[in-house]
Amino acid sequence: MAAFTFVHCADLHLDAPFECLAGTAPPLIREALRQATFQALERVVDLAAAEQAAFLVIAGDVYDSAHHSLYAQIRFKEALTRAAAAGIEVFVAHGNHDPLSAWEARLRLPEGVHRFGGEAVECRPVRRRGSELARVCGISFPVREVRENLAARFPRREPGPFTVGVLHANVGGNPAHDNYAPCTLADLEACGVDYFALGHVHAPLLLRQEAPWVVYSGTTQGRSIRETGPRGCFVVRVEDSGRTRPLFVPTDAVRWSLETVDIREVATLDDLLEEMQARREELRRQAEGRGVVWRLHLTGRGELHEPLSRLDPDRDLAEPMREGEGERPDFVWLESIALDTHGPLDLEPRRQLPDFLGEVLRVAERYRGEGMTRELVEVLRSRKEFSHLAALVHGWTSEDWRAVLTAAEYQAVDLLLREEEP
Ligand SMILES: [Mn+2]
Repeated sequence: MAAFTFVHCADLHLDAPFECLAGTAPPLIREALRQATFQALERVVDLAAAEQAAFLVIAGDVYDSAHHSLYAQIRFKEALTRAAAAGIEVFVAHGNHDPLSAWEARLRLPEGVHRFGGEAVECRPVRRRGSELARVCGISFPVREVRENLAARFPRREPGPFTVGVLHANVGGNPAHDNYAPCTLADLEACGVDYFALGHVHAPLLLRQEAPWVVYSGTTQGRSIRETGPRGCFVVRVEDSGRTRPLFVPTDAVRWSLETVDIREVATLDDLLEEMQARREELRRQAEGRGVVWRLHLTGRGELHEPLSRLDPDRDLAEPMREGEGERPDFVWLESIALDTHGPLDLEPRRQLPDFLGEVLRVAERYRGEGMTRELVEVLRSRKEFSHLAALVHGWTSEDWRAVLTAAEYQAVDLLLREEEP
């Protein structure tokens, strides 16, 4: 067979609203967010063209909602037209956010774009110079709520070219996502498909890294603080031997990030502001020219809790971090600060109390003795499920152990006293 490349993306959620920032961010940042989902799609098409991909598959949720805007449909058509002009065939399987039943303007799509129907799995050949290079099989959601196992409808194995399956589905009952088109990994393994290009799970995820490959590409652009880190698509290289190599490439135009700072390690407000500045610049460096929207989570116990509780975190801490960010394309915009700190706690009186926390702290205290540390290591070594931990703690000094015990004590205090403190 001839070697070729294809691109797999999903969950474009074109025109997603980014409501959380409405009204608060400067115009340049609001506009960057408004354009972000479209820009991500353009990057997918640019990438497919640069890689001379034979085809592009889109595994559902092209649009964000059933009432997809005409603007989103026009921008989608423009992107597909550019792909067609570059000689790239496009295959689209729709998902729960953009089922076939949703409203559409029925814009005429360019030749070379194929949308899968919702009745049955269709298989289409991709030809190059008269011979079949690959086969792409897929099915769309006819309506939003598909509870049926669509994987069962894919063809079984038969002799033929490299086959890509395009499907929007929840594999393995992932509880973080609606259980639409539920199926198992075994269901997919039973199909005559070499690479399942999946949509629905929003973070990139390789469920199976050999034939049949089972891959979620994730969103091309994160939509909120719940979708942090690089987002993009997979460029999949299929060698003439049939060997398959998917490579994740970020396409996001704006990146989301959640940063946590423990105030135990921060002595003064000056130190905190310095730390925030350092984080901001590190985020800028990692984003490689993109915009970033970040949230800061302040946690832990320390002296800083008292001054923090007396100030307005948005005006006093966030505002200085935002200075000048509204005017640069590589902005790092601090969206908000979540305060979850507590004052320092003297463990000794708590250790004496006849309650559950007191008992936990007394046990920890007993383990500070040398003999008990050895006993802990023995327990880790003797249990198979802890063998990786035993390897990790090999060579720890008694200081290392004491530091871990102290961290564990504070963690227990934080968890067990959470209800008691405001
Ligand atoms: Mn989605």
